Amino acid sequence: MDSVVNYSEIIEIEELGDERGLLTVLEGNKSIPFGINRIFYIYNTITGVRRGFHAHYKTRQALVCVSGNCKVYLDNIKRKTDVLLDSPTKVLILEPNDWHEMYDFSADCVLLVLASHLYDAEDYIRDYEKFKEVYGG
Ligand code: T46
Repeated sequence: MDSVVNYSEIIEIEELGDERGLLTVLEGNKSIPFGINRIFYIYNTITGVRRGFHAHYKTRQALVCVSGNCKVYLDNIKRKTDVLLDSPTKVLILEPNDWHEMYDFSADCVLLVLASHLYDAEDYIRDYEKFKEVYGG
């Protein structure tokens, strides 16, 4: 695991626009503070569904609702908080040490996720007791 501990945060990305409409750019190792190796998106989520319920060992992610909105519950043991993603320019930089749950998806929500690593089931901590053991200090 990296010795540097980063903290999840919301960043605002500049909106580029002209008479044709709007355009927003996300760049690895630039506006997004890590190299991007994987992209996925979550959509058509059933009303009332809560997803996530895990932390990671190493994967850093950037979450942005490119359409609609959803909320994300974050718990890094020292603080527990809820953030609202409701704009294509509002990006949650989600660090591996945050247990996270996504919920309250609007019907039109498309949650885009950029990840620092390729998919690896072994990188997930899905047991909360294990999470506390790993990140509890
Ligand atoms: C995260 C939050 C924000 C793959 O095969 N490859 C992938 O790259 C991903 C992301 C998922 N999957 C498979 C694994 C499961 O069988 O797709 C299925 C659903 O994934 P999961 O239950 O992990 O989905 P969420 O919404 O709970 O979590 C996802 C990401 O997995 C996770 O890294 O932090 O979105």
